[in-house]
Amino acid sequence: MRSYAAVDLGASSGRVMVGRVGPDLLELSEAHRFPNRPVRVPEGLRWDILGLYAGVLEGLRAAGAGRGGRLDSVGIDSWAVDYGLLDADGALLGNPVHYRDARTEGVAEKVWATVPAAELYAHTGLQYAPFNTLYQLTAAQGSAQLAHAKHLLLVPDLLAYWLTGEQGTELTNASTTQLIDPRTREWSYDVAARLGVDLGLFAPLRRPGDPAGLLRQEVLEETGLSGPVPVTAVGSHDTASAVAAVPATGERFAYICTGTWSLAGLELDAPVLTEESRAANFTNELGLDGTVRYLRNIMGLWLLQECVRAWGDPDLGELLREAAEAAPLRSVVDAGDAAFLAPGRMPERIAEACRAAGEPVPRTRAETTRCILDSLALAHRRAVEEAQRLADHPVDVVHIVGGGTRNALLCQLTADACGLPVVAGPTEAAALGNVLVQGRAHGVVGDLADMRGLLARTQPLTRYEPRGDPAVWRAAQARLGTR
Ligand code: LFR
Repeated sequence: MRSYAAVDLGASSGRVMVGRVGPDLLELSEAHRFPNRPVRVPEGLRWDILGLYAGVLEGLRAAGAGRGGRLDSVGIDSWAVDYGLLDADGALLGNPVHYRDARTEGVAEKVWATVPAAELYAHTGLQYAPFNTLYQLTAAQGSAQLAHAKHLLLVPDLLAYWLTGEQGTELTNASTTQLIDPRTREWSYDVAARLGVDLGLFAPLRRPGDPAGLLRQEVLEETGLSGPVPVTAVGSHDTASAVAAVPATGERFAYICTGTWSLAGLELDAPVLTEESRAANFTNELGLDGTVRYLRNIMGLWLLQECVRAWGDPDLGELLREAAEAAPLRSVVDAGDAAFLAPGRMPERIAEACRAAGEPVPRTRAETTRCILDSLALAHRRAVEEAQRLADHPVDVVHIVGGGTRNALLCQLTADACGLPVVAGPTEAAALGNVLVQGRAHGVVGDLADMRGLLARTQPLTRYEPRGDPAVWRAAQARLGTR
């Protein structure tokens, strides 16, 4: 039995979990949880990366306490696309920019003037999202920071660098930059050259399971850990770790990784790079062992989180109980709409979206909440259906993992909308995927199928059978003018 620390950073909180892994054992406990509060400064929305690093150190200390400062390894995953720039001495240049910052507005069009959108998709397989690293780097062109930068590290790689002194670029997260070719799983040199992106900024690629250095002496002292403690590359994109922890027992499954986002799609052996797939805005991100995460980004529980914040943090349980009683499918909005990306004024923006779509405007908080959950279930349905069609990969079950598994109403509505059983759990999928990849690198678990078997045997899962008439959902979808 081994103990692994999983650092898992989400958009609103970070946590350090300790996973104990053995041939028939998989247990996770939380060592430390800390808030992740983006900060708005005059130049825009920034991540408080030093605060996050302090939380990681604190978490590693807590993880080692009680086990004599001993950890078999550490793995780090976080949200995707964002990065820090370092100067020639390896010092961080400025605070990493938040992917919800407005600097990328209108940038994609400039990129497409050089590399047309269709060609970009054929080379990188990435959905259009304004925050893809490529667009962020294009927005940064001409800035003093980029001019001085010698290295670029994606967020988990930056934290790993501070912990170990070693630089690398983990592949699953690199695949969200729009600078990787999903067919070769290498850099897309041609795209980078045509768009003036200096790939020399990136450290060499490493893959989940690769060694990523040892905790530095100062880090050992600060955390009370006894060395040597290796850092192991995991699926450092949180969604890659979460998909690795989908407890599927066959191949005919779809997944929805829920949390701030809903990432809904399939695991495939090869990317789907057709024009139809591009038009449907499906992405081909890279997963473990040569797999492709073929999925669509849906705004997710962000919509509800932002409403709850605007309402001054009322009791969520009560709100969800009231939403469960509210009239179903009274109003729906397109939960995939990038118009919901920026923070602020969410209840008003949802009301505006209802008005624009000719839907009744929610009158109460419960109705707004119901509108969000119905709209998410509808967007889940659409993504699951379209992914099956575009990839020619039928499924019999939908797995929901991540924070949304706690929301029984959302799980049930998703089962109803998809007309398929939903298996919900595990909640801490990203941390479990992180831990399992470390366990695998150290020979404690086998391949992806073994990992999933272990999850299915050890983790509590809840099954939701579809109810009601699926035609109701088709009709609601039609109201939005989409199939
Ligand atoms: C989820 C996630 C998504 C990515 C978004 C922005 O946490 O990593 O997969 O599209 O955040 O990075």
